[in-house]
Amino acid sequence: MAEGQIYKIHSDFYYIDDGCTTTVCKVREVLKKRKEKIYVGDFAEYNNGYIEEIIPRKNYIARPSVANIDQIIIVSALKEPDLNLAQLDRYIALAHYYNIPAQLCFNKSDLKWDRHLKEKITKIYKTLGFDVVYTSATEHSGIKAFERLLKDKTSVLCGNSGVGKSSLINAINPELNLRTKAVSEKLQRGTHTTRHCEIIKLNDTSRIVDTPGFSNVKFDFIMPAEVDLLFDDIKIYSDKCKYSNCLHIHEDGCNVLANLDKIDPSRYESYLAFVDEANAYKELVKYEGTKTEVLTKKINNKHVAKISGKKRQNSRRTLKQNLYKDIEEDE
Ligand SMILES: Nc1nc2c(ncn2[C@@H]2O[C@H](COP(=O)(O)OP(=O)(O)O)[C@@H](O)[C@H]2O)c(=O)[nH]1
Ligand SMILES: [Mg+2]
Ligand SMILES: [Zn+2]
Repeated sequence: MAEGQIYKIHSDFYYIDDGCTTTVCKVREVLKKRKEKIYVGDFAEYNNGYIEEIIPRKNYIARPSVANIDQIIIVSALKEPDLNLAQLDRYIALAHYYNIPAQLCFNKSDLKWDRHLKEKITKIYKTLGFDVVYTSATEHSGIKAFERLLKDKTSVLCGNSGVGKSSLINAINPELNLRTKAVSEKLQRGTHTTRHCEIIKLNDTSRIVDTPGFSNVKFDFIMPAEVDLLFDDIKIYSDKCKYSNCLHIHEDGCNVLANLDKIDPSRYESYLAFVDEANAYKELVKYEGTKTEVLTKKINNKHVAKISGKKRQNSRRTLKQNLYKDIEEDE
């Protein structure tokens, strides 16, 4: 039995790399029947052109579906489109949710951008412990630092479409020649084709996953009181709040509010926005709870006051699967 990593999936064909050679496989019927999703990045055991088993994955992200990654590189543009810190916080929180380390890349440094942003980035994001690189894919500046960030790892590039993800990969290795598109072209609807992600070998040890841009990742899959877990700079104060379910908005004895001067306003704003989104989820769970009650009443003819833990789990899982429902799959 051979073992290797799936680096591309195209319809029923799975492209596997065992470190020396690549093989194309299909999936054994017994494995298909288990209905477990197979991700790009999964390690597989295969024999005679058939995948027999998937080795348990250390992590994964949904849409773009990819498993066993070492880090997420969040790419933002300093200009064209303008830097959007709220969007950056969204990606950071998402990486946190998946428990995958994140690093930050600010691209298009060749354009005329507001230099005060650099101070702000250092103050907020370097303090949070992120590695930060400034690049220009077109002028080839900062590309060496960007490459160092990727060294010996499998990285997923994420960031809105048009920030320069594909251009950055091309800057490192022009032979890859990934398709890039002007921002204005991208905004035109109707030209979307679904593109699946693929693990690309940058060199012997670094691998990268280019993704189509995505946007509108809403936090409507966690409870409002869990949002602070995704903000390290808020969480350090929340342990000392009077109430364990404190949302740090106007509660009595809130230690976050007592230390609000130490939290950057833009970060707190992002936090509030995600709590708002999570509230929509809380409402939905309540609603699903009511539905269960009615159903149970009808079947068993007795009243069940509380939503069962299992039902709660189920609805949560469904929501997590819908995580990127607004994904913008262009290119
Ligand atoms: N001025 C400037 N333009 C860039 C830079 N990187 C990418 N672009 C342009 O931005 C547009 C989007 O780039 P692309 O790599 O397709 O972005 P992606 O959607 O994130 O993959 C293209 O027109 C690129 O030429 C950069 O560093 N500076
Ligand atoms: Mg691209
Ligand atoms: Zn609080």
